[in-house]
Amino acid sequence: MRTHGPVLRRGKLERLRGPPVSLPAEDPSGRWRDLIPQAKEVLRLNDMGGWTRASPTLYPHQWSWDSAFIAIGLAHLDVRRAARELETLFAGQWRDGKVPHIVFNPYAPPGSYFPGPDHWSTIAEAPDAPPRPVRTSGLCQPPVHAIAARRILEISRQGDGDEAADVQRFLDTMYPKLLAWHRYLATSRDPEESGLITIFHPWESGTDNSPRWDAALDAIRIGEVPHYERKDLQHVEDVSERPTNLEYDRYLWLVELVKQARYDEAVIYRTHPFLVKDVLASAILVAANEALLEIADAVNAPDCERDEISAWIKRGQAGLDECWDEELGLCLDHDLLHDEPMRVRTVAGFAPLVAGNIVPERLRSLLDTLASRDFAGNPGLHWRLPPSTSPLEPRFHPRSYWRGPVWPVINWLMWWSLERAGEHKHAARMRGEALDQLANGGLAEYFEPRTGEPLGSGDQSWTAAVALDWLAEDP
Ligand code: 2M8
Repeated sequence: MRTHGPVLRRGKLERLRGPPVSLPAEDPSGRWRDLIPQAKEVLRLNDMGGWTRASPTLYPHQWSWDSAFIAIGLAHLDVRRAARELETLFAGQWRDGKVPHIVFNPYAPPGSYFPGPDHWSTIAEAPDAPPRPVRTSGLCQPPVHAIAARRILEISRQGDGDEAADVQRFLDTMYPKLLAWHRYLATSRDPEESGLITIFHPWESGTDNSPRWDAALDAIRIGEVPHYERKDLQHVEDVSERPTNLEYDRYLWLVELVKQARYDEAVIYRTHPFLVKDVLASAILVAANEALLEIADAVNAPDCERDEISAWIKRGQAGLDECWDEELGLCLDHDLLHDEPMRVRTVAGFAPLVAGNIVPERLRSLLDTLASRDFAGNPGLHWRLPPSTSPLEPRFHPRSYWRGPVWPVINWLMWWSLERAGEHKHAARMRGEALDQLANGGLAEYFEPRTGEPLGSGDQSWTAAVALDWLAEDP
């Protein structure tokens, strides 16, 4: 069963080990070294004893893809605790395989986050939701989890035999859960067998108010949304850092519709006004399936399951190929209801790089786009890091959340993808600039791209986790 600690209780991370996260061999600015104790402190502060809240006040619960990135960072400190992070999240897995985007902290003060568990009322409404005491949201987020589980495996191989045995046991129980999660995405979220994941809500993309979704959202007529009070605005200095009230009305209306469908995805698929193929989530699924294949080897999974996973990888690659836009040099999301590509330049367009096994010509194109004025080569930037939305987009906003700010967790995804593509020089440059940004501005949620000002929540767990991964000396 899930082991939540009281929200203010210190978790079990006091005992963080020193090595293997130690001083980086190269530290050109001489300032990266300070990031290691800072990052450990953020993960300790947010450790709830078996799981990690996304941030101290703005996000007091366990978020799905945050937890996967957090597990990657934790793996350098304590592989067992990293494994536990995924186990507690998967205690919220639905019977159909879905991993919900939030598993709620039962000890968080009531009303500390909106929409909370009562608003979702998944236990009353959704036959597939897990029973009490676990309470979850009814949507999901990008599937980074198998990538995290493989990282735990890799790091455990450097440790002692006991650790490796514990991680083997963890993988034996986690593998079928990961397989069910990926199967859910490959079927319920892709009945067309396109290789691309359909999302029902911008929250499912993790890039909530990105202009990626504007056209599809502009087309929706909002019905009656029960009165609600936003909590998020209490935790930022400037409200322009968060989505607008109109965006929140749209988000809440889409939640209302999903609830009216009683979370039945066949009904949602027939009736919902927001059905979009998300290329970034789809690319993450391809990369996560590659990781799952390695985990399948580690647990001696049957051949038929390996074949199934390999088929998902092939189908995912083919789906992403269909979404390539030659002129923009990016991959585009696809609006299913209007059957058209969503032509906006955002970091999601680098999806083929994230998916991996990219053909040289497409890699070249994406590297050119990355280095261009559209992204990291824009002369107005403080650091040469890709803004979440291109500064050349009319709806670019430098302070507003996913409409322009630079996100460390996306920098990590890009760096990791460049490494896998063999682009070590580009990867090293991105890591260096990203670490300089953090050394300068702290472990914030996101950054103003033109000034480097930290924005959103401070002490953001996934930012701390990716910093640790960047600074670790093990694989
Ligand atoms: C943000 O999303 C939540 C809703 O899920 C919010 O704004 O309240 C996004 O950045 C999302 O990607 C992230 O997982 C979450 C927690 O860090 O915050």
